[in-house]
Amino acid sequence: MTTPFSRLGARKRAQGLPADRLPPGQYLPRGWPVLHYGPVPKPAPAGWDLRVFGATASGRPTTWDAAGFAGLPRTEVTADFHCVTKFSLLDSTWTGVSTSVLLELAPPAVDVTHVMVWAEYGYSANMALADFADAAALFVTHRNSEPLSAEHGAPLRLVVPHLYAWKGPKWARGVEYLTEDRRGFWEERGYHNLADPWQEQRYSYQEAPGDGPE
Ligand SMILES: Nc1nc2c(c(=O)[nH]1)N[C@H]1C(S)=C(S)[C@@H](COP(=O)(O)O)O[C@H]1N2
Ligand SMILES: [Mo]
Repeated sequence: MTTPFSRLGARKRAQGLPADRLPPGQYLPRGWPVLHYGPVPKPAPAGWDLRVFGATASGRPTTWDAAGFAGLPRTEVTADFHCVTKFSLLDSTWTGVSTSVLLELAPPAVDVTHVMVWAEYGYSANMALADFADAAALFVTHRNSEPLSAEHGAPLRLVVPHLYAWKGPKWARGVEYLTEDRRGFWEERGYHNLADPWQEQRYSYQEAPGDGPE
């Protein structure tokens, strides 16, 4: 077998990178692949909002409609993006609202340990509160100054650069504060609960005791 053409290109694109620039097993694709389960929601669904709920400090949910969310302070983060199917993007400029802004405006109760981030059609991803609160994690509206396309998650997606990209729901609609960990969509379907690309935490069979709930 010869190496597929696309992989030769990928190797060429990775040439000149320091050996530790890509997590183990990752390659550089041409462009930005689109990857998700299920259909793409219609752009700007009527009545869009983002809702923070579950174990909030106030005991009440907080909801932003599109206009309210557009008024939140915005940040820019330059970071990499690693998909468990092994493609990586390097040095994207992501613009949007930092998770720390939501945590400040809709604080979790003191006993919150994890969050579940929810998207259209019931997609979800769980992570430790500390991972969600990471300084580079943000709800993104633009990549490299371009608005997200519908396929890439418009109007809003989460990006958590230090975890595999399935932890970043496209078409995000909610954040649920949890007082104990619970598996999200892919985490229930054989993917690793923690998803650190540098440790190649791809599949749930690799989990050590304590890495996730049953
Ligand atoms: N709502 C939703 N978000 C999702 C997914 C999905 O299936 N549904 N797939 C995840 C996975 S596995 C990856 S790699 C990235 C891909 O993002 P992209 O299509 O913008 O490259 O989206 C993540 N977010
Ligand atoms: Mo992925």
